[in-house]
Amino acid sequence: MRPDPASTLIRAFPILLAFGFAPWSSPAAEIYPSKDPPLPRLIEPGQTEEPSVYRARREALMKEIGEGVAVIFAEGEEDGDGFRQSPDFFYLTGVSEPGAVLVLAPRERTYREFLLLPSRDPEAERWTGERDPISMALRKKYGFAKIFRTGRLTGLVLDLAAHSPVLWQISRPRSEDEKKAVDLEFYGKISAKLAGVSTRALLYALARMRSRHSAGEIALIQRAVRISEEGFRAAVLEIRPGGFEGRVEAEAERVWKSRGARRPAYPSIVGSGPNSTILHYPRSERIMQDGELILMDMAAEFAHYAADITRTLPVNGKFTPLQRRIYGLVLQAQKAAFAQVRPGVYFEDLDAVARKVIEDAGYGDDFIHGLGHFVGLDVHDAGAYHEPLAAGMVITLEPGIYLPEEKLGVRIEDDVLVTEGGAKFLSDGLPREADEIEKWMASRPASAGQH
Ligand SMILES: [Mn+2]
Repeated sequence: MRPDPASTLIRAFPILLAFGFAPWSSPAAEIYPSKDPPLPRLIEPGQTEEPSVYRARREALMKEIGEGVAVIFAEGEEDGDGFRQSPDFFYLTGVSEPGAVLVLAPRERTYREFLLLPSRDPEAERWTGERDPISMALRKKYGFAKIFRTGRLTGLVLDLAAHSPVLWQISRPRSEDEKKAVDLEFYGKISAKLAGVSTRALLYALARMRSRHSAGEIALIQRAVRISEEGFRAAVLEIRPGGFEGRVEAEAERVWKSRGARRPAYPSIVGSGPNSTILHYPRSERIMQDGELILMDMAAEFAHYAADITRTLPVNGKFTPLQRRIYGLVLQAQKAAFAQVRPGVYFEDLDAVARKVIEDAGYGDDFIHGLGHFVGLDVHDAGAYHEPLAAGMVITLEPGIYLPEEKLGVRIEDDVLVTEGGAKFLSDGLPREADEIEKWMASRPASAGQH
């Protein structure tokens, strides 16, 4: 039976009011809490900020470098949701084109920054869409006075390095794959042609910049969080004994897209029963059973910025005593860590605080991952993890306990903004306490999950 739309609206009314939503005036922005910061102007297509935002970041990085040449390659990749630009490159340019290159040369007198784009390919463009010619319009769109084709890269860098012979490694090397660092490979080519050029590393300058978010970035992350929360509220209607994990995931992702998120921030993890103990369970293909937990680690990406949220709920709406005890411990660990978050605190100390709560209860070996990470353009974002936290950083706090023999895993993950005076939860729109979660599930319309 279909729920009667009028009665659904009446049931949802207190929730909607809490979020400042008036159903008689419904532009999308108004369903988000009025305390949320206003979004920066976004340029479509592509959801980028004004070119001046990226130019200021390049200026700041050039100040750190001071001399020589930095070459930053766009190392984006196609995944199931399309092309995702490498975050270092996007942060400095706002350019989402594959194969692009950024060259910075702070000592140059007139032109100190160059954007190089791959040559056009009319055959390929018939399949993937037309690309812009180099023109005044393109220079204006990207905010670069000099845009060249990538064929000129070696000649350009040879000239610039002859003026100021230092080549900077700016992007942190990726550990996951066997591939050589593309910047170092290129610098090797330059050094083979030009004697006396040195290669130096400045590995934390950009990571540090990226982790200290501007007001605009914080507003974008906050929106990614709000959209993700809405996804959870829709997904919860699909949780019931006999329900399908995949449907829970699909509902969340449908809502994200309808709210302007272009993609998930990471592959959604929706695992019930034994799957709740598999940290990155990828399949969402199981039928949920009565008496189990379901762990949902899923969040949207909005305007290139990630959210990262996990909730663990009882499939039938009521925690068993064991589930409630483990859930309470995990929540207590998260609260203990949150109470310590403020500028000047180290990540590893937060981890220790949360871990102590879980260890003291005898579950130390069952908290098998780190407490959290930076969030930004990447879900596991760049940052100097060995340095103290600073205002403007966004981190996750995500303690967990996993008991495979009990087929029971609990993780609670929230996004936390470090403020001047302490910290605040960005993901404060979803229930977290066990009692609140049971109430949340009990308050669903009787028709929830019946299709
Ligand atoms: Mn996470």
